[in-house]
Formats: sequence, C-alpha cells, structure tokens
Amino acid sequence: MHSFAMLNTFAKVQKQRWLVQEMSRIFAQVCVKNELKASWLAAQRVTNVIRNFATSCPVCAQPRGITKKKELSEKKLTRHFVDHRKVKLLAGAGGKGASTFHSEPRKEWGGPDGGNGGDGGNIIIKVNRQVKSLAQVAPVYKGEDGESGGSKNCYGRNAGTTYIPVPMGTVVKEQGETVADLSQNGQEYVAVFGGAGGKGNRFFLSNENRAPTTATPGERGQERVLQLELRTMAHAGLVGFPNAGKSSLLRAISNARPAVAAYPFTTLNPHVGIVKYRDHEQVAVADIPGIIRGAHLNRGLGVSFLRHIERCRFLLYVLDMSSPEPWMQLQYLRYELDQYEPGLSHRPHAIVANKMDLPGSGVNLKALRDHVEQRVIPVSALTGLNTEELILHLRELYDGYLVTQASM
Ligand SMILES: Nc1nc2c(ncn2[C@@H]2O[C@H](COP(=O)(O)OP(=O)(O)OP(=O)(O)O)[C@@H](O)[C@H]2O)c(=O)[nH]1
Ligand SMILES: [Mg+2]
Repeated sequence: MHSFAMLNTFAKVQKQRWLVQEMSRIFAQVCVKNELKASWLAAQRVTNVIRNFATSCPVCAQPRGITKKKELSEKKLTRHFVDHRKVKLLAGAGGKGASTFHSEPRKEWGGPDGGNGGDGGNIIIKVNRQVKSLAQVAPVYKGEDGESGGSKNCYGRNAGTTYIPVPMGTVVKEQGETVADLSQNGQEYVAVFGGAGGKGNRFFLSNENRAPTTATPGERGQERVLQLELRTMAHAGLVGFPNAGKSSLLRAISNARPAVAAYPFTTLNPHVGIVKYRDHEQVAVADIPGIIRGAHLNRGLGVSFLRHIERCRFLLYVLDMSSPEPWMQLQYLRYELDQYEPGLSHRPHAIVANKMDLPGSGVNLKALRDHVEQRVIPVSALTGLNTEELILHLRELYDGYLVTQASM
C-alpha cells in the first residue's frame, strides 16, 4: 500500500514536470514572436501552482555575468581620498576614589573601605591594511573615562583603549615635527595616555590616621593636537608635467587603471600600480598628479602631492617628447622637487621619454640625449613601444635599492 502511494506521487511529479516543460517551451516561443516579457510573466502566474519545477525563460533572462565592482571616478575618488587630517585627542580621565567606611551590625568602626578609581583610556593610532585613506578619521577623539571606586574596597574598572585606524604610510606630526612613522600593518602609536585613577580613603589608612576621609579625584587624560599625513608607499614614483602621459604609462606597465584624458590635471590623487616579474618579485609604481613650475609655491595642485614622492625609493621622470625642449621640463621638475626637500631630485632615477610615436619626438630625443648624461628610455605609452626596456630598467633600480637596503 505504501509503495503504491509512492509510485502514485512519483507519477504525478513526472506529469507535472512534463507539463511545466511543455508550457515553458510554448511561452518562450510566444516571447520570441511578440517580444513581450509580459506574456512570460502571465505564464509564470499560470504555472505558479506547480512553481517548484518552473524554469526561467531562456529568452528573456537577463545575462548574469560576474558583476565587477564599478571603479570610482577621479572626482568621486577625490572626495573619498583624504591624505591629511588634523585631530584633537583627549584621553580618558581617571575615575575618582571613594571615601566610605565599612559598616555592619555590631561592627561600628569597620574602618575605611573606599576603593581606587579606574584608569582613563588611552588613544592609540593603529595601522590597518584595509583602510585606504584618512577620510574616516574624525576631527576629535575623546577616550573613555575610568570608573569611580566604590565602597567595600571595590576598585573602579579601567577604561578601554580607543583605536584610530589609519592606512599604511601614515606619518604622525606634532607642530610640524614627525613623532611617528607608521609603515607596517598593525603598527601602533600610543598618542595620548589616560589619566590615573584617584585613590580611595582606604589607601590613606595608616597608624597615625585610622579613619582617613581623604579620597583623590582621578587625573585628567593627556590632550594633544596631531596632524596625520598619508604618504604613498611605492618603490617608484612617476614624476612629470600634466599631460606627460604618466597615467598612460602606469596603465601600460601595470594593472592599475588611472583615468587618462587629453587635458591637464586629470589625475587628482596618487594611484599605485604593481609591476609583476617572472620571479614573482613585485615593484610598486605610483602615478603622482602633475607638477608644474611653481608647485612649491602652491601653484597647480601645489606641494600637497610632493609629499607622496618623498617616500618613493627611486623616481621616473616622464617627459613629453612631442613638446619642444623636453630637457627644460626635466630641469623644472628637479627644481620643484629640490625646493620641496633638498636633494630629493638626486634619488636614483631614470628619464622616460614618452610619446615617441608622435612626429618630431625623434629629433627631440637626440637633443635631450645631448643635454643630459643619465640614461634616457624612449617609450610610447599609447602604442606600448619599448615598455619592456622600461620594465627591465625598473627592475635594475629596484635591485639596486635592495642592495643598498641590505648594506645598511
Ligand atoms: N600619442 C601619444 N599620446 C599619449 C602617449 N601617452 C599619453 N598620451 C596622451 O596624452 C594625454 C595625457 O595622458 P595622461 O596619461 O592622462 O597624462 P598624465 O601625465 O597622467 O596627465 P595628468 O594626470 O593631467 O597629470 C592623453 O590624451 C593620452 O592619450 C603616447 O605615448 N603617445
Ligand atoms: Mg594622470
């Protein structure tokens, strides 16, 4: 009897499945003919009773590829990307000590039993690899206060620590002086210490004074105003005038996708791309926003982005070879860097002569080679011409940097 019922159910299910498949086929045809999605929806309503077996319409179904996260535009990125912040930090105050006396039936003079207060909370600046800019850093932080002491010798609880997550490469400054350089993931800097908790009257018990009533309040927490600055952590920095083709070059040699356009100051934030080699070595290259003459006097985008160059181990000067006298660009760039930090332009570097596909660039390249002693690498970011030489030279600079690191 039992097996008969199962057989019956199975038959029903099979019948329903066949029915649904048939209906799906018919309505799909209707969809193709009339190009009406509505008819398919109507069909779905009919088959709702046996919805378990219904399949989606193969014609009207939306193509479902792997949805990639949309990249932020340069304008939006500027809003999200904050590379300096001023923060006021106020650590937690200590809890106050209690002034109480023990009291219980038939024990009138129980003595002092006021507990100490808890310590105030510290504020710690901590590097978090997930954080990409200082946008989330609030202007003011107030640490937790310690709990007050209680009667029966109860000590107040120490306050918890407040953490400020910052990205890797954050420099902490106080009145222009660098106080911490946070370049490792998880690195911490105790910015302000919480106040110590006050003492309860039990603490003041002595042979001279058997019933002290004194209890001290907790100390105030430390207070500081700090500047946080983010400096891009990359091995190489692309330095050049606006429109020289820095972003195009970064796109050509790495997986980064900074915006490229035929107008100056397309790039408003530094972008970092990774150049990967066969031996799995990786070199980070930063595309720094364009520098113009007088950048150190705050012209153009000003000096705000020169600080990102400061941390690069070696530099790639990108020159636009289609413009006359490209060596002048090099002179101006080096002058601006030295104005920002003396000797910055003398870091290990290479000169990249870009836009070699344009007419007149060959003549300019010859003249450039006559004017400079350093190696010049002619490339075209647009056509990919000679980018291999640039990638190999980048590796040479990187290996040189590793050698100097090891000898230090
Ligand atoms: N013909 C030619 N055009 C190039 C080459 N490299 C870049 N360009 C063009 O030059 C223009 C500027 O390129 P970008 O890469 O945006 O220049 P950039 O140096 O990043 O400019 P900013 O972000 O404004 O500092 C774009 O129209 C590019 O297509 C090249 O090798 N050959
Ligand atoms: Mg750019």
